[in-house]
Amino acid sequence: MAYFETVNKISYEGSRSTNPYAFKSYNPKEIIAGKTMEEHMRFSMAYWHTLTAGGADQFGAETAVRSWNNLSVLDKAKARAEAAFEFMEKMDLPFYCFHDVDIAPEGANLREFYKNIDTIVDILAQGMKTSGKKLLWNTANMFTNPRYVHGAGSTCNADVFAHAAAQVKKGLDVGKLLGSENYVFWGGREGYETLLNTDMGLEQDNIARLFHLAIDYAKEIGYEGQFLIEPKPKEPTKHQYDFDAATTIAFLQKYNLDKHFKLNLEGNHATLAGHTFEHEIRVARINGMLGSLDANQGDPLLGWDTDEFPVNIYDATLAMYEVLKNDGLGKGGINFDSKVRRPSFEPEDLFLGHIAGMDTYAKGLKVAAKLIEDRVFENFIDKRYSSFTEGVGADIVSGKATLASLADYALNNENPRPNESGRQEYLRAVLNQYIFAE
Ligand code: XLS
Ligand code: NI
Ligand code: NI
Repeated sequence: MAYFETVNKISYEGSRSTNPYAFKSYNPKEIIAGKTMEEHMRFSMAYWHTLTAGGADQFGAETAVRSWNNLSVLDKAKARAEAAFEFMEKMDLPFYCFHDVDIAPEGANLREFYKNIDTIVDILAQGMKTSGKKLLWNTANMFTNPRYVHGAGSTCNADVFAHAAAQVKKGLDVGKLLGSENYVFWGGREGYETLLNTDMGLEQDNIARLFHLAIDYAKEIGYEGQFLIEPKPKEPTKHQYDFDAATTIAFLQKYNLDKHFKLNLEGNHATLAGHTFEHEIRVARINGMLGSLDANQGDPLLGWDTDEFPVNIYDATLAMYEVLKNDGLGKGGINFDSKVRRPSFEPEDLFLGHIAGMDTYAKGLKVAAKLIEDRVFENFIDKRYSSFTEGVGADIVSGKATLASLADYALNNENPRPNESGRQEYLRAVLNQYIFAE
């Protein structure tokens, strides 16, 4: 059965096309910097936004018009699982991602939840086999159900911790079965509202314990996916423990988890943390921790996680610049953790949103590849730091210099002043020039 009857397969028509249902920049087989665009991007559909969500917000009910709306709970889940493959096929998305609750109803208890998951996973496994689509990552939703009101790994209640562990165990079993390339932890409720009732030390120790249990179990069953943590500074709790990339890396190092984890970074989470997306990706990259990306963007006029489809070419260019400098995303990919706006309630909007995001990132890739090929920023930066390649600078870098030798040197070299401008405005203009030209 067709769930998206009004839309045909989206293909590349080039930058002059006026067909809304065509790619203008994303040309999957085109080679950029030695790889096809498809290989660079590893685009992925977020099951929750595309299939499960109905457009409800704090002030209003669901608006989305979907062909499965009138089905019973389990039939709806089955329909969505089938629709997933039609959508990925038509949209030319090679990967998808889901939380356990996105694909299957929780039922009356954990046993029923496991059973429902098994039913849907059968359909997904079949769909993956016939379509060749792959699971970029899966995760457990340990934040929506009221039992997680005080957290999952960070809960004050050991029974709830055990329940979270049971969800993670099932998630890894499913990941192994479907061959997910990554397993993600986003700490939905892993944070706190007030220190007056919170044992922060125990909460963080326990989150780390949950991660270690997951690593042990993955080893036991032979699950080979990469573990990822997705930082976010706020929402739903006031103080989220995985605030940003730097905070998360420090946490992973403290608990000897850094060899087992990388980061899944999200555009809107970066800006909520007061950073740019490229800042977060750079922090992960220089620490060897860049795992995967959740591509979306926030609205500067709204202070929350609006998860909009990414259309900002500057952000996409600088994000893809980092990805290229990282030599790709490895097992990761670019997942559209993006949702259509509530008033965009027609099924066609799901396609139009993905086209906008995929084209923006594809264009960003092309511009970034050209910038790197021409060594635009590299040459500038090399020159800017060249004082560290000779004389006293080389001694600092090599470790030969001591505080005393540097003091001696400084005494004979009064009033040092960097003699070159940072040229920010010029560099921004050059970036514009490359965006306009490519
Ligand atoms: C929420 C997060 C979530 C994760 C997966 O803000 O982005 O969707 O990607 O749990
Ligand atoms: Ni996300
Ligand atoms: Ni988010």
